[in-house]
Amino acid sequence: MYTLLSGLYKYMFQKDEYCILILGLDNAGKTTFLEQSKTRFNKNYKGMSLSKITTTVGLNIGTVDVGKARLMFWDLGGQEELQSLWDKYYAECHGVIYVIDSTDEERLAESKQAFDMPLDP
Ligand SMILES: Nc1nc2c(ncn2[C@@H]2O[C@H](COP(=O)(O)OP(=O)(O)OP(=O)(O)O)[C@@H](O)[C@H]2O)c(=O)[nH]1
Ligand SMILES: [Mg+2]
Repeated sequence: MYTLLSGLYKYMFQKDEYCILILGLDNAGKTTFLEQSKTRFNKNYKGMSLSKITTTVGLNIGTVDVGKARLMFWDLGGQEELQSLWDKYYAECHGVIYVIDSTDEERLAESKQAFDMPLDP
């Protein structure tokens, strides 16, 4: 009976959790995208001033609830020395968002190279 009730409770109230990686070069706008998404989808989230966002060293985690799904965003630092950590998170994630600064044409080739790297380490 307990199993039946806990299964019913989980079915009705527990959200499916998905882990989404946010990757891209440093300064591409990953953390800004995450902050904007949290502000847009989390009703009570006040959001931080976008001008206060500084470069991410390591990992920045954000949660967004969309319908019955809970999305756990892992925003990784994009600096060159941190890119080698990206593939460590690949196996654990359900999806990847790759952010490109479309106005930074000089770094487009570098961005493609960084995108290819975790797929072909
Ligand atoms: N104009 C404009 N500026 C943006 C946009 N997205 C990000 N920025 C600016 O670009 C800079 C870098 O943004 P971040 O979100 O810190 O970039 P990041 O990809 O998280 O960088 P790392 O943490 O170093 O990997 C900040 O000064 C942002 O305000 C955008 O859509 N438009
Ligand atoms: Mg960042």
